[in-house]
Amino acid sequence: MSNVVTKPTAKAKPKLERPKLYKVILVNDDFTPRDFVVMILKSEFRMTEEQAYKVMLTAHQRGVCVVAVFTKDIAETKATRATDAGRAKGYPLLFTTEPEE
Ligand code: NFA
Repeated sequence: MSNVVTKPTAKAKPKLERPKLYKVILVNDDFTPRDFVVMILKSEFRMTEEQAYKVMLTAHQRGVCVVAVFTKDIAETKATRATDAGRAKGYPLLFTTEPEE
């Protein structure tokens, strides 16, 4: 049996890279009303009143709070939309993004 066909044992296994994730961060300021921050968190990030209030309060007390984690495009789009919603009302409300470790 010199002509036995053997199966290759090692298969090329293409790696599916998972996309790097980005944090959306809420930054505290002294001017944006608490209720407005809560409203934006609910509308742009689909949070409940309770979740939104906790995130707002954490940013208020500590300076910043991570709102959520998304792929780069979505994180940047949401941060921009939420920041623009504040600017439209004359508030300095700021959402930034940063890559996860
Ligand atoms: N610090 C703001 C206030 O006291 C509330 C706020 C919280 C603003 C979180 C921005 C981010 N009205």
